[in-house]
Amino acid sequence: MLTHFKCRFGVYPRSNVERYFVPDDKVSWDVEYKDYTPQNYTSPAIKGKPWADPEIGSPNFKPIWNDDDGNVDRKSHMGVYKILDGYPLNPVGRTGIHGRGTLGRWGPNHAADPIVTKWKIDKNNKKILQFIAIKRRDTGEWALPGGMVDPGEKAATTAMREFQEEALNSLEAMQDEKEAWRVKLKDFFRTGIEIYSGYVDDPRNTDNAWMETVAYNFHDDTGFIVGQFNLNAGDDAIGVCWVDITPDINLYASHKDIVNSVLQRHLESKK
Ligand code: RP5
Repeated sequence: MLTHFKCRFGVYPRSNVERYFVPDDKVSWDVEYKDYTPQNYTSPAIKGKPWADPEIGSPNFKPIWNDDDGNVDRKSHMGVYKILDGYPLNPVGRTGIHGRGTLGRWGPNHAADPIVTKWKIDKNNKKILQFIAIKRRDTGEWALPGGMVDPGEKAATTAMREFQEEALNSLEAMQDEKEAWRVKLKDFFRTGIEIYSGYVDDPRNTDNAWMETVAYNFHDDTGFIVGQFNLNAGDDAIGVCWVDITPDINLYASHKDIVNSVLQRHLESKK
């Protein structure tokens, strides 16, 4: 059964709020945990932000759970989530914290992640799959260059947009440079394969708000397309580089699992 670790222990990111201890056997909401009294925390930094929901119970906030709510997608890739006392419940289980933390939406917060890959030939002539990783400004961890799906946006579009913002610094690029990328990347981005859609074990998750993603693999088999680009970190990224996919890589949230499924897919297709 799916469980979570990175959103279950320690102090909530960018706060001093300690998560309530949730042992492995008490993660599931189906298991009684009489003493469970987590703190309620919603970061003051998100209040009033255009991308953030109002508080539950606010007079004009009538969310439509488990469905499209205007152009906000409140459906989960995990199936129908429960609502308890008006609050959506994390489909994986307890996280040791109530509220929304730093996440904008109650319930699922939808993201998309690009896994851009190419082969490297090592000194023993062995092929090693590499992917483009960014270093996150918030935690300093290496991660996929993904981001939040804007209201009404398709996840595949988000994945391509975020790749250009975080790995090529498109937000600060000149118009002619962006046009050159557009021409080079147009066909490449059409080759995207959906690898995963579902829950992310993100350190920002709470009992009532959590991250979900759709991850796409864009593979540059010859290394002559993205393999030739100058990578340049932008937006929320403070570093970017090609990283070998090896068993010991350590990545943000559950990105390692996503990257490993890409590796398995490529290894199987070589057989
Ligand atoms: C992760 O957070 C997702 O997999 C995605 O990579 C990322 C989106 O959040 P921001 O990078 O926009 O903070 O859960």
